[in-house]
Amino acid sequence: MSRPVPSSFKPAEFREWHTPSSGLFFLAKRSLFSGRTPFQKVDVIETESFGRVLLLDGLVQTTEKDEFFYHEMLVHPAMVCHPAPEEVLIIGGGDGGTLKEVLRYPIKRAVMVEIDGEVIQVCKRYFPWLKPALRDKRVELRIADGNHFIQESNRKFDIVFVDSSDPVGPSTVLHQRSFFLRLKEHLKRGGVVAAQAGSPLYHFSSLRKKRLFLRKMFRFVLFYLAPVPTYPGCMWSFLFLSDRVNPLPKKIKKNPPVGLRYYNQEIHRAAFALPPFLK
Ligand code: AG3
Repeated sequence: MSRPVPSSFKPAEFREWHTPSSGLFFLAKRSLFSGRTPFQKVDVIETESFGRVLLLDGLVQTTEKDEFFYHEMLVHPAMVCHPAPEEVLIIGGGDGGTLKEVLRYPIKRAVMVEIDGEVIQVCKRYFPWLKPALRDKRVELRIADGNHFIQESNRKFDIVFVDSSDPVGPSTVLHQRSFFLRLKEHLKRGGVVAAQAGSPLYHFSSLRKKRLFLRKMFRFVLFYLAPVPTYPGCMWSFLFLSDRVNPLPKKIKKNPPVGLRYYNQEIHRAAFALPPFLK
């Protein structure tokens, strides 16, 4: 893996193409890290507008400025609705944003299965939340393919978070029927899966396919939405899956932890409202 880029690096423009004719760009003040792992290209750039930005294969994964929209919305709906989550599994999520949100609760154990150990090393260095999260005694880090982990392990969890990348490219398996079938076997009674599900605008057919096969697997299959300013289309989708836990009860009994910046009970309800093009 290559070294951090020297400070003589000149400001550069980083673009993520969302379609062949549109996308997102950042003017980077400097490049903090650029390297290639056995799995992907990893870049961390420093920007004026979004702070530090992590790119994997040129796709924005997280930024200091807007990470909380995504990570709070992936984690808190499931954590708040499950009556007593103790054991949590995170598939992917090497940047640690999901882990940091999970650790706000008095859980017993959080197992994070990330395929790329080098992403962990890089993020530990450049994103302030990961190092303290990994020092937490409740955390068990596994460097492994999430899909293999669920094939080989027989552990069960109260909540599983799937913090994958887009439903195209290397993460494709984490969006398929066989993956969710196996994942279900790792749920304790009353367990919940919360998974990122891609851009409603750009990954529409993937969302539709998922809904069809998931409806045969779980009693509750609900998409919910949140804005993520630096992701394609800005609007992002998530899935809440469970046989027993209804994400829209009459009264949400548990309060979220204090100090959140995006999630609260009103946002929770609003997030499950879907526009006609998704219904
Ligand atoms: N996982 C979802 C990122 C998808 C972004 N896609 C894109 N930029 N084309 C994010 C991992 C954060 N923990």
